[in-house]
Order: sequence, then C-alpha cells, then structure tokens
Amino acid sequence: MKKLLVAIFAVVLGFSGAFAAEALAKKGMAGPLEVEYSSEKPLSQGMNMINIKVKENGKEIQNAKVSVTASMPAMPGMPAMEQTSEAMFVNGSYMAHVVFSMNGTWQINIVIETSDGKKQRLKSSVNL
Ligand SMILES: [Cu+2]
Repeated sequence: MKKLLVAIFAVVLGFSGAFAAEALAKKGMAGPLEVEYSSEKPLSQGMNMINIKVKENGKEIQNAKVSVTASMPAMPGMPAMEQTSEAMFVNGSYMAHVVFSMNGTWQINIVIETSDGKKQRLKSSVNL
C-alpha cells in the first residue's frame, strides 16, 4: 500500500510538472569553479531572486564578488537589453535580484571575482 501511494504521488508530481513551469536549478563551471544557481519559484517576467553557490574543489567560496548579467539581443521592435546585478552573500549563498523585462530567452552571464582578483565567467541561458 505504501509503495502504491508513493507511486501515485510520483505520477501526480510528474504530471503537474509537465504543466507548471519549473524553478531554475542548474549547475555549471566558471573556469575551475563549480557554480550552482537556482530559484525558489519558476522564473518569470519581472523581479526574480537567483541563488548562487560557488565551490572550488568541493569547498564553498564565500568571499567572492558575484554578479549576474541578463541580456537579450535586439529583436524586431525591441532594442538590445542588458542588466547587471551584484549578488549579496546571505544565508550561505549569493543572492541576486534579476529583472527580466519580457518573456523569452535570456542570456545569463555569472561573473565571479575571487579574493585573488581573478574573474571567472559562466555563460548560460534561461527561458521564460
Ligand atoms: Cu526581447
């Protein structure tokens, strides 16, 4: 019975996931740094909070300067858009407020400046 309930629950979760937009949860490398970036809610037009964790060789780095740039190239009737936000280190992760002014595909550029002054970059994109 327990197994059946778990199976039903999994199916329902999977089913709702097919319709609801999912929250951001991605990983990537910025040079030698492992970067995890996520959002609690699905990304949407307007203000979004993006959480970023940075590790080097599995060890968390908490004293870096982290910024997130969201950009979209020009499209018919819309000039190119770009906005950078500096992340703050809060409750164990870097938090950036990122504004997406329209739906569509946004290029994401996460720049991490470590305490030795080196800058590492992770390029990605998100859809909303
Ligand atoms: Cu656009």
